Amino acid sequence: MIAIMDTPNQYQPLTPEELGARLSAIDAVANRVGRDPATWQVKEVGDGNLNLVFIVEGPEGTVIVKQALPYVRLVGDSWPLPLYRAFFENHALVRQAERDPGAVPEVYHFDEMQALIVMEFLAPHKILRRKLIDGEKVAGLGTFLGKFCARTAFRGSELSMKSADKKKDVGLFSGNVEIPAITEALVFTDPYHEAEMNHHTDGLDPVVAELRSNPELKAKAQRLLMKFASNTETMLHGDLHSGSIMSTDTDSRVIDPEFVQYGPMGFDLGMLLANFFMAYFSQEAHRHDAALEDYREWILSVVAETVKAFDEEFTHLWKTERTGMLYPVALFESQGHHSGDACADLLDEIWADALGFCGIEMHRRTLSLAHNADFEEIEDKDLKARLEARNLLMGAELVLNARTTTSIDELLTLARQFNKKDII
Ligand code: SR1
Ligand code: MG
Repeated sequence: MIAIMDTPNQYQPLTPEELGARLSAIDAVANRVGRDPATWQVKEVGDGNLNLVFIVEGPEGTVIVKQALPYVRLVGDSWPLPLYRAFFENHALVRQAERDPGAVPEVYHFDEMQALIVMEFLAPHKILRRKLIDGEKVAGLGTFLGKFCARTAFRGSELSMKSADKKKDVGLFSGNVEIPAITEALVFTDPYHEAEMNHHTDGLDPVVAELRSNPELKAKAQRLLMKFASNTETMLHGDLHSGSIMSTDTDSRVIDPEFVQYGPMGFDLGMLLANFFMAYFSQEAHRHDAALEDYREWILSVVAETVKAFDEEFTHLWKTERTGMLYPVALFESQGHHSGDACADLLDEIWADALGFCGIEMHRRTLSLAHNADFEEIEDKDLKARLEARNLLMGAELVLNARTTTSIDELLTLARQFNKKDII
């Protein structure tokens, strides 16, 4: 089924010099870029933790070529990582395109043996994390992201899918084992003990010690890990942070679903909110005065817009597309019973899970292996530690008390309160 598992030796990582010769015979590429590879400009632009990414430009147009490396790029070949993750990424992109048309880049070609995907070049889109650091606003961002999370959550679940199709898909994606293992360790467990690859900013020690000496916090994090690992509610993006979103000032797309797996509906939403909060808490280092306050409040407005769009879209799909075996119309509307309360209860559970996942993501990006540029680009280390401390303690509050923060207004108030705290 997964060819690359049986023939690893035929895989060759691409280089900018060889890419033209290797890909120009593929119609899906040549038709979009041009037939003659001598006219192509190839640039390797991958700056993520795992893969090679090339921009291939020619007289007819431009495409992106993404190729998996057999190891974690961030760490090196001491940490091998299976190439077959590209197979799952391709399947995820196909499903996301069906579930939220236009939300992800179009796939033009997939080569399983070479673990490479040729896809739409998004221009003039930039990685959202960069825009958030640079203080650029994106119109409609929260609505787009809330709808994306709701559509993929709902349409990838047995609220919508035929049970047999969904169970077959769970079986397919359960082959993507090493990638969830990264999340299980780096996101859910490593932040809460002295794991080998962890690092944190000098000055944060007292805050880190406080978190790691709290058994209740660790137990809540492990309960969320249990949900993440064992609950196959829907197909997740699996790594929905601001580096997995590309935007112009008016348009956004979601990229990079190689961490796809079946999991709890609140996971993607929670990861996403965490990345907005980290952008929020880090702003003080990136701008000043009126621009600072204005931009921070804009970030919070995106959080509110995301949650509102998620709830509205999920509720709309509940009313119009409930065709799966869960909460069937036959059990409710056909018998004259409203199912609105059932939908609201489910949304409450998703919200509580999302806040827990959000808190954990806020911890792991400052304590575990893979930190984010929002904080890492802060040169003044004392300031960095002060801002990260606010982020860490708000994260803890969310993990510990997810069920008591019931509204978006409460969540935003919490962020504003933690942002005023002098913790270290
Ligand atoms: C070893 S991979 C580290 C991180 O990079 C990816 O983008 C995921 O967020 C993962 O946790
Ligand atoms: Mg990624």
